[in-house]
Amino acid sequence: MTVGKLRQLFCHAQVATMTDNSLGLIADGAVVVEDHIIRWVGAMDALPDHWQPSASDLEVIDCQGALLTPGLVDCHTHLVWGGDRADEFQQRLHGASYAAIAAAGGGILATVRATRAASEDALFEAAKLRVEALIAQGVTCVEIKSGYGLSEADELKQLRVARRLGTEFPIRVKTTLLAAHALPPEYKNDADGYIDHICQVILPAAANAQLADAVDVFCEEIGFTPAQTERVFQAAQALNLPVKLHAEQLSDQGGGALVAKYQGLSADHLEYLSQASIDAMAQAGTVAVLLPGAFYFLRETKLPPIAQLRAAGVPIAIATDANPGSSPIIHLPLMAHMGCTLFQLTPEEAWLGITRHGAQALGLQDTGMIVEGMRADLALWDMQTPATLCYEFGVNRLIGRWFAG
Ligand code: DI6
Ligand code: FE
Repeated sequence: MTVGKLRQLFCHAQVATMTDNSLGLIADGAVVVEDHIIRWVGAMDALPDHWQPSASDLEVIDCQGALLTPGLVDCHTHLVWGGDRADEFQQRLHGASYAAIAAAGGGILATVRATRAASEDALFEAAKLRVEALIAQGVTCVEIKSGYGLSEADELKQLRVARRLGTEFPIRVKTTLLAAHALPPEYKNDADGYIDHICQVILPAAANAQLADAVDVFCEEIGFTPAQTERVFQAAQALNLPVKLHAEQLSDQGGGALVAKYQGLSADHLEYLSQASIDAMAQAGTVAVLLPGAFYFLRETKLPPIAQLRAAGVPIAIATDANPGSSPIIHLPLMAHMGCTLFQLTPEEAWLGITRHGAQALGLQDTGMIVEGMRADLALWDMQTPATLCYEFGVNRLIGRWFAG
């Protein structure tokens, strides 16, 4: 027996490796894990002798035909926030629009007030419930944005809570600084002044404290202009931080092309994305992150240009956008379901969207696929076929989850 080595054999699984831009299915497959890393993947009848189930130092997990996939990746969330906006939901159902509520000082700014007022522990406790829900759904990696602090102290507070979630729970957290989410009251009518403050103060502070893995901007008529976005991108680039963008959610700002110009990891939302932006994203390898929860919750009617993204070969990811205003939905498998029902993605595309392409949208090359050398982030499902996750909703068929083995 090899002392200190953790060796696991997953046998008789239907393995979805997510390789070759398909599900990469192995009907009767095996996966060997050693020291948290995937060491071997293949068909049961090709399993090398020294990893046969009889080997003495192996923990054997007989999957009995169940579906083994990479752990899920939720690559776009705003999971840490204070308060809730159920009152605005009611106002909207009485006829007020999302934009009108925002203009009256509600919307994102309502959550900013509640987030600033909340202690770090209170934010942690509220976010904990959401993280636990994702874990129960098979998620092993989640991105968490700031953007409800909008001051140096409060943005860093949100990011510290995000980091703490990653140390206290068996889930990997990638953080994104989204200080350019809305204009804080301190800079009312001075968007350029706030962008200066982000570039000169908030971004360097977050980078210095190693609290940001990436930088994001809300580029929109009700957010920041492309020119302001570009200033934030330049500041991020100077600090060696990758960028992503809330782009083309409500109008076409050329955001897809802009983020591609900075070799951005992803452009997210994209209902109003142009062909020029699609071409630029294809060139740069920028992932298209679709957020069907926000589309559904805001009753958006314009569909993202799926056929054009597909034709251009842009990798498509799907995420929850979990946030209190436009997508209070903490459920990644539901997003795969809605990706198919609302956006007419295929189940294969939806699965790639919540695994391989989600990881790519975070710049991660060691998770999201079942491939030798990658981390053993795995999920086991009581499903005959992968399409079941996209087709059915309401039953949790997760029967096992391994976070790095
Ligand atoms: N787009 C969104 O859908 C969220 N942020 C963004 O830039 C909405 C955030 C909120 O309403 O609290
Ligand atoms: Fe978002």
